[in-house]
Amino acid sequence: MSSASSSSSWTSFLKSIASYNGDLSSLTAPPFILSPTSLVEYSQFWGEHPDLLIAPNFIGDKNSYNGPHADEVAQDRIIAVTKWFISTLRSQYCSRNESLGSEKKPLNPFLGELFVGKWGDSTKDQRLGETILLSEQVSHHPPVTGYAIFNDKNNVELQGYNGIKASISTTSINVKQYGHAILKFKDLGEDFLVTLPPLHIEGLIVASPFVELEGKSIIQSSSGYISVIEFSGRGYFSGKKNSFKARIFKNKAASENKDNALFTIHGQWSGKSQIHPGSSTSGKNHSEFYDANSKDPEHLVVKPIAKQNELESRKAWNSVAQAIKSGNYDLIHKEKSELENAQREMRRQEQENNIRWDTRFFEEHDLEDLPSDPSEPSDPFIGLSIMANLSRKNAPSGTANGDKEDKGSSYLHWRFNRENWDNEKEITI
Ligand code: 0T9
Repeated sequence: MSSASSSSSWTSFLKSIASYNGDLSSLTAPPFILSPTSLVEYSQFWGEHPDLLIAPNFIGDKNSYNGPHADEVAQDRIIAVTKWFISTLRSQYCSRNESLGSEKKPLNPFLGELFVGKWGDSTKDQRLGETILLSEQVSHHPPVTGYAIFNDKNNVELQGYNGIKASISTTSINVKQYGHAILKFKDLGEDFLVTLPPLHIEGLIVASPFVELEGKSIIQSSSGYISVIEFSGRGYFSGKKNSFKARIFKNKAASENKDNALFTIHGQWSGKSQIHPGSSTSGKNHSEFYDANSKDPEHLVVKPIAKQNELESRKAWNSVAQAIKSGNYDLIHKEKSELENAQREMRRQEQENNIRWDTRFFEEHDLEDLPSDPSEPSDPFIGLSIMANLSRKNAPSGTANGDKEDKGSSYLHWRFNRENWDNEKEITI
């Protein structure tokens, strides 16, 4: 056991977890487990392989669906989107372990907190162009982050939102994700819905927490093709940490029987994976699918703090982040309280004046019903959730219609408003 795990601050932290009240941000963790990074920054992990994000756009064109190779094109695209999705996971779930030694407790973003930046084009022929990230804390209680990642040169847009609900068991924190992502290839006329997997945090007893994914993610294409990705950790079917098995099916109906898989991909999302044609992974006919260590993530370019707006994450949290880096508990507490009290005061004044904080780039849409006017552009989530038989309620991400989790009265989902960004005057990239 490490000295950290036997320290009194860690033992009292474990005890505070045991009396958990549903709000992870309220846990008082010892300084060494605090991250100087706000959760609003985590949206960037969707975009750290811009080439793989844009890749499907170079497979066929808008007319390919009517051509002789229609099936091939649609298949190649869902495989390419699956590869991009797998490539995001190392950044999403391992990057704190890699750069900070273990999973860390992120800063809890304040309402309206922003994180923006861009990825340049690292290709020789400059076919990618610039990719932009806008991330915004759209709710504080409960915490919800909205994000949009778009590439105008290729007319590709990823947008989504995230929230979590956590529960505590004897040795782990169990987390269900809420929200989803929608990936649009506007030139191709093809959209994809991506659901977010549940996860749990292990290693708490020994003070070196890490994330393990479980359950599944679904990628539903508007072409009908569906990719079902199952996650497992050490001790499950492969026995290795960060394992997955993805099956590509012609459509949702075909996915009811695993023997119908057109391709089966398996391996470790933090390492190597293989793709096999068909539903079996035993045949010799396979090739490498993805190697998470073959290419480093491309980091977002963020302007210096001196040039940032007050609402931008690194500027707003700067003194807290410095205090965390210094490991001085009293200073962390002082700087954090200052920010949080200022936020409380703002909320109090809003209430007094009967006004509401306006979110900047995102708005909530009620997606319970199909639009009554057929000429009204429908949200892609409606058609894609019907295709994949997924609930449109505010249920854990990927909940099927009729599932025991398919409950709740809200059908509200956060959506990017591109016009708001086009008219933006104060926030610059
Ligand atoms: C969306 C991601 C999410 C956010 C984080 C559970 C967690 C907050 C949410 C789901 C991203 O796209 C992907 C990655 C990691 C997730 C975090 C891991 C984590 O531990 C935290 C929670 C809030 C904690 O900090 C728990 C306490 C801490 C002591 C464990 C290190």
